[in-house]
Amino acid sequence: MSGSVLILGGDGFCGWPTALHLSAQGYDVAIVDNLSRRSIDDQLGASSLTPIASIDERLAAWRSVTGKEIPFWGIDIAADYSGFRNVVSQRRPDAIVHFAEQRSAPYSMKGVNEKNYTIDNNVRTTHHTLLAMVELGLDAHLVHLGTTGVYGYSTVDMVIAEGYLDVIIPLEEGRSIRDTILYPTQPGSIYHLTKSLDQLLFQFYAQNDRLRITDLHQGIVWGTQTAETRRHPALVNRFDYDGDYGTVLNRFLVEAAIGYPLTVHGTGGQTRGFINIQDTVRCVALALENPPAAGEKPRIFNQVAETKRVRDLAEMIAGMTGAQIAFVDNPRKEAVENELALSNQSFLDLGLAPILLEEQLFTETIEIVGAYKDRIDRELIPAQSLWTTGHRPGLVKHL
Ligand code: NAD
Ligand code: USQ
Repeated sequence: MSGSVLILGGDGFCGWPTALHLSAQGYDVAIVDNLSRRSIDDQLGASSLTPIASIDERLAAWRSVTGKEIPFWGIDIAADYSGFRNVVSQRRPDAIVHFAEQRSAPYSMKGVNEKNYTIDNNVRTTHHTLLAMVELGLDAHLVHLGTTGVYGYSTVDMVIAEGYLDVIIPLEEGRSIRDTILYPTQPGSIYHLTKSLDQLLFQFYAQNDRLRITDLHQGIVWGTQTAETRRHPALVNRFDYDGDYGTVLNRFLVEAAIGYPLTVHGTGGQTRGFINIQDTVRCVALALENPPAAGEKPRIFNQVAETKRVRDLAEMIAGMTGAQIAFVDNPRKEAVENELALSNQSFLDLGLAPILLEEQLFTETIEIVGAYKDRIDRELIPAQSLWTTGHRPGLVKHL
């Protein structure tokens, strides 16, 4: 592959392995990241289960194993528009991959500061990216990481198509209006709300400025290592398990490893989409190879491998490890039970053969959780963030 790609948020969980994968594929890769994810860890007193190297050590390790240079700019894209625009102007990339948002739903619901921060940071990073492309007359392909959470989790008896809904509104005398609209959003957290707002920004800039945009509606990412991050210890990817940033599967694996009952929220009837990190990086590469044309609506792909119910996941891990399951009060406001069927036809058509949980979960448990078990901090496990403004005493407790 050739061409230059600017990765926004390239120090993060999805961005770092993607940067390495694209660099290994032959793209000329550069990263912009303000390292806010690392600062939030410090603020929360949390840290990745895997010991992650500094960004300088990471880039030096990549240089040592491949001879490839990945330039890095520590710029806050939300706060420093002109600094960011200068980088885009200097690089004039063929594509921009945008991961640079605050991505935790629980963190976004913690309080006034976190709600404000998440809205400001996420909407501004997206808008500044679009604005810089227009201001510089850059004909680059923007690939953004969105979420399947924008569809909401009401039980709909249909397969959710990729981003759009065909509607027919019957009028009088047999006439009707037909249109294709963005699938109505139903965000379940301030974080998910920012992804819904992103969609409108994309729709506007694609229509008004003919920007070429692909929005990847990604499910919950699990797994840690990719072929590239395995090449040197300093390249290891992050693995979050704390109550704010740990996603459900990572948390269950860590809990099982230390004999902590698996914290199923409510009945565990929530159904969600999942994808392995190795497929995240492949999907981004496939999206880059298949850009939309100027003037097209933003292209939306559902980036999921499969859907699973939370209690079924817990049972799967309990079966593998002998862990106990605890049904705890749900700190979130979400449907108690929901069905979820998502089309992922676009990526299947592009040749993706996704990794499924049954195939690799055991390897993940041994390779990562087993290897770093001594670094697990039990105090980080309880979910501290509530969706209600009132305090519900006794909810945050150690099991
Ligand atoms: P992450 O927090 O690990 O990475 C995001 C990176 O962006 C961090 O390195 C952070 O420092 C950087 N960043 C944030 N705001 C910035 C700013 N203003 N300027 C410069 N850099 C900034 O998150 P992730 O898990 O890698 O997620 C990446 C993207 O993928 C997010 O947009 C997220 O919404 C989306 N996504 C993630 C998952 C998942 O399960 N992890 C699932 C679906 C979608
Ligand atoms: N859950 C539990 N127990 C836990 C943690 C979570 O039962 O210990 C439940 C939650 O209540 C929820 C489900 O598991 O019903 C998923 O929670 P999660 O924290 O794994 O995922 P979520 O908050 O949805 O967010 C993650 C990423 C986010 C991404 C999203 C994709 O952090 O960036 O956008 O997955 S999606 O789910 O499609 O919205």
